[in-house]
Amino acid sequence: MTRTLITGGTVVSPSGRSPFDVLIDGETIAALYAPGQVEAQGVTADRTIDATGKYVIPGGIDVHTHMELPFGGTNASDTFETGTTAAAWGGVTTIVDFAVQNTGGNVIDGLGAWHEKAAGNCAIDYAFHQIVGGVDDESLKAMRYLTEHEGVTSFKLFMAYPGVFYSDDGQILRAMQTAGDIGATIMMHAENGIAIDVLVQQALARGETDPKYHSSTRPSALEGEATSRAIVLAAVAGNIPLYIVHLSASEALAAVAEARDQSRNVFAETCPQYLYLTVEETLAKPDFEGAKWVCSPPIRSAHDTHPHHADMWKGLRSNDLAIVSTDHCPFCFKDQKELGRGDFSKIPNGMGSVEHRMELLYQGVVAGEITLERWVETCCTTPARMFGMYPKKGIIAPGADGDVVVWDPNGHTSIGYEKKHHMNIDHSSWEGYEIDGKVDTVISRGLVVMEDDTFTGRKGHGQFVKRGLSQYLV
Ligand code: DUC
Ligand code: ZN
Ligand code: ZN
Repeated sequence: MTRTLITGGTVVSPSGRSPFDVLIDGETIAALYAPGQVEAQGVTADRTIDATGKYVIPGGIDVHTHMELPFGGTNASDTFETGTTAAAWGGVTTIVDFAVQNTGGNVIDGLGAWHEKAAGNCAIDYAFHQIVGGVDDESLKAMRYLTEHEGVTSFKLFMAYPGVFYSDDGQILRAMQTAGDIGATIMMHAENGIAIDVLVQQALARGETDPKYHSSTRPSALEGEATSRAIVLAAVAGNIPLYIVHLSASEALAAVAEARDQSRNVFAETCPQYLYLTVEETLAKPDFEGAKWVCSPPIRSAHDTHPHHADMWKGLRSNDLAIVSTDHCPFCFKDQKELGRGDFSKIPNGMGSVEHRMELLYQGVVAGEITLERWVETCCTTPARMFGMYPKKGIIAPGADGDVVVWDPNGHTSIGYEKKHHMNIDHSSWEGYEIDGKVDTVISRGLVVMEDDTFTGRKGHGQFVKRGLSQYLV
């Protein structure tokens, strides 16, 4: 068993920062030592990592990824191997991916298929949520089974994508009632897909086929409406835990904030694309290039009546947005995004960010949008608590898994396809982003998986994490 000592760094948690040396014994954090105590106590280790002048933070947890997702007539281009390796490069030591039950399929078979894709292939630890694409007696029974026996305790439903993953309000209510019985969390893709489909057909009929129309046909009001409706349904089901995924719109955030002001078990995440990117800089690019940024909910316009970006940062500060995830769902431009040339509705939805979430959010610290502690809370600690993995994950404390990132605030990261880019996509959605900080060293359950700008981990090191219920309920 390797003993690794991280010396001289500043350990950061949601509640503050302090100088500590951190000892990892085998796969587990064994002790934290105040300055001088390592020497005083004669603590020894097999290897020492000098973190002087650097931050020592819990490994990042991205609770929203879609490796190998079949979607839009193709498959998300990162496998569990390539996606978790890229995640490690970005200071992420755990992902929570979405197993899929397609409409008409079987939930338990869907979960089994996801285990087959991931087992033996991951460079870092992984867990699963379950997409329920067809709410019926059988899938409701399966929700109970997964929660009680499989460590899968959160279920994603869709108010969007009619004919694919969509659930109607009655189905949603039934799934929420089941979640209430078993203590599970309902994760909601909250966009009014029925109304969106009408707008999409009308736009195409007008000859509006370019990628930018993906955004105008999914207006923020329809995200706000669906979010409000989901919140009402969750109340009717008995204040069940409701988690709004990839929230992008001011109207949706206002609905979440109102529910939270009433002490409801309503939570939400946002993603870097909704904090930084605008239609004008992305989807509106000429020659179909905008297709690279087609994801749902869509990137919002800088000229919208609502200041979405500013509101998202505010939501992160106020905790109405508890988590930053990525919705990592990469598709190459060539042969994948190109499926939608001449019809934006056929562009596979999704973009790749799993490698850059920690970096992009750290830039929010540099810019004064969030504190260093809040960075750790939204990217590492709350993800673990929200999804039943704490204190094994999400904290640097004795007994926790040895998932640690050494972050260099004096380093620099240039993001771009020819620069830092390890995801299996033929372009970077974050081309040209410059970050005032750098992932220095990444440790996953005691194994150094990235150091000196080199991946030192291995496929198969990552283990499945059986999760408990949310530890974040009021
Ligand atoms: N949104 C995306 O952009 N891709 C996959 C699924 C989703 O909800
Ligand atoms: Zn979604
Ligand atoms: Zn998603």
